[in-house]
Amino acid sequence: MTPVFDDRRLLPIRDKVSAGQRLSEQDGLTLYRTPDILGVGWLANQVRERKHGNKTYFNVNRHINPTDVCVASCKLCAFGKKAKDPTAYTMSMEDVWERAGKGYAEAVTEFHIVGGLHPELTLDWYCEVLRGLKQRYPEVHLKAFTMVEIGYFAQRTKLSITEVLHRLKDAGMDSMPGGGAEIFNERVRRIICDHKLSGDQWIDVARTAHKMGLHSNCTMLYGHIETPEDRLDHLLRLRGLQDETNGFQTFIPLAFHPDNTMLEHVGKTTGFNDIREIAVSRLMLDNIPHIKAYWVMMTPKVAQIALRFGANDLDGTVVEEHIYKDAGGSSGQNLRRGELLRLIREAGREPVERDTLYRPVERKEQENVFTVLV
Ligand code: V47
Repeated sequence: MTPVFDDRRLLPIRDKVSAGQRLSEQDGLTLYRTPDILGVGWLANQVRERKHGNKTYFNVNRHINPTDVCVASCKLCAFGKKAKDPTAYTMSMEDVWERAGKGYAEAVTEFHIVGGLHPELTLDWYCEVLRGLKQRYPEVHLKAFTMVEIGYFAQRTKLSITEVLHRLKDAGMDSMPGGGAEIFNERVRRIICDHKLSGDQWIDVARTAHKMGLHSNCTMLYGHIETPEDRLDHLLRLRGLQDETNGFQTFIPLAFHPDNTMLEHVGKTTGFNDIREIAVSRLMLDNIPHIKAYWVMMTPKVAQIALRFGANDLDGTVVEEHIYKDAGGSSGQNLRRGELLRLIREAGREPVERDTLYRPVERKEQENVFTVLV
């Protein structure tokens, strides 16, 4: 059944969506500008259900942030600290291995490992951390290091991006998360994260990883000083790389959390912004399989609603998270598997526990015994 669209500018987009045609930049701008959020959501839901039916994915994972020491001073960030800051922390290798096992009762299938750009920790140190994790938790997928961290390791070691990626892969890195992309536009980047690698460099690192057979995710940070045009440019650059490599699994729109950052004055995103971003990304990124409503960032309630506006993934149990907590995130850091199941079922969707590569995971009666179905 086709709804009545409040905004007739959505009609040609509806026709394209029905015919499975790619949307243009102009279509994207219309989707960003229309007040008809229900129309946009309906369109995104068509694509979401065509790709995934009623299935909604989640995983049982644990985030590990080994250090918050960071040489960059990004205005957008409340997490990174200077080495001399008495509140900064850096875990020892043993800390990382031990911390990884906490909350293991639910048998996590993924460790999501990211941290600050530490001026002294070496690439060998990170490789050793990965080896130790693999040795202790051989079943657990290691989704580790953003494109920004890889770029920094290459800069410090004077090795090529390819060589850095090879070393980390040999040490146990299985895939990469999507963070650090922010907004690719250089004008915006200069203001919000001027010490980070450029948008083009982020894309180049992702291209290199994908060409080596590593999958990654991708993100976009919205709700600060960027314009709808900047957001579209970002989405289209991701879509372009995906046409080339097919290496992205999931896109995660990340709402900016301003508390304790140097951009506190810009305020928080609204529910409409968050829902629209999910829907527009589902519609524009026709070649990226999954759109994730990251509950830590959106709150579980808004993430649940997003499941009817284009999202087909909720992320996971997370357990311990610092990046959003430090920036005023109010969602908490930990949802149990049962709570994720409930959120998904009450949205009228069918929950599917997945591993990082979206293979279904079957759990026996005891929650901590699992098998990945290949
Ligand atoms: O890299 C930093 C962003 C990212 C703030 O790949 C901020 O599956 C909002 O990338 N407000 C970390 N955002 C989160 C991330 C992520 C999360 C969940 C799943 C996956 C995945 C990736 O958050 C950072 C940065 O881009 N960020 N500071 C802030 N104040």
